[in-house]
Amino acid sequence: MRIDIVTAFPEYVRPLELSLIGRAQDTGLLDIRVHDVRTWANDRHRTVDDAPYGGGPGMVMRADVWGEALDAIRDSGEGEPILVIPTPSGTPFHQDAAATLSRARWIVIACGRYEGIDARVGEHYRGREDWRGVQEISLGDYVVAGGEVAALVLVEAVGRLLPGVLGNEESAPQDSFGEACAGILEAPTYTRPEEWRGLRVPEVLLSGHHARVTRWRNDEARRRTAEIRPGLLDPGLG
Ligand code: JBE
Repeated sequence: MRIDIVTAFPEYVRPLELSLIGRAQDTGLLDIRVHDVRTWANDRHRTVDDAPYGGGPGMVMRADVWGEALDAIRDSGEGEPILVIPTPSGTPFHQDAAATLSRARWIVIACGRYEGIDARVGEHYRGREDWRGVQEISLGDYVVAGGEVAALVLVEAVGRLLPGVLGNEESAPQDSFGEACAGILEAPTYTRPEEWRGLRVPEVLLSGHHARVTRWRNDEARRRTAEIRPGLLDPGLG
């Protein structure tokens, strides 16, 4: 899978060189290309933002600069990329969306800073046949300084679902929100030592009874979900 990340702060997404996603790049499973949106600014000061029409605080990123950037990136490859624009007013990002995106060949993530990207950018690329749609996604109901952290979240959530990225091919489906767990939280996990600061690992996990361990984990998962995230069991409970 190819993922292009366009940002005014390329340094911000450097952590993708580390750990699981870094290794996926080294082995060729992921091809992540980071671009500085200022490359496509058209003045001496490499301006990428301006004051909002209609007034109000902050700055808005210019549609013309983003259009040049996205056209050039699209023309650098084969096929039609999906455009993802992280914004607090987007659709909440969920495991289902990560799973769907993990089947894409090419994703371009446009990271806005300041008060976001001129709204015409999403509108322009939405209907185009040289792009495979536009997804405005939100991490959650809070505001951060820009789309870069959302790009990190998206690449990790999608990248770990790609065949071959996780060492253990069975790890992904059992996580909270993974397919095998049907959208509930995971049971707590433990490792050595058996007793730490007076706290013992639950005896059932030491018992060697595989069926009892499975039942305990299922019961714990339900109990914790009911307590912490009741809405996952019964959407009416939020
Ligand atoms: O969730 N997001 O994608 C965001 C992007 C930019 C700013 N705040 C956000 N929450």
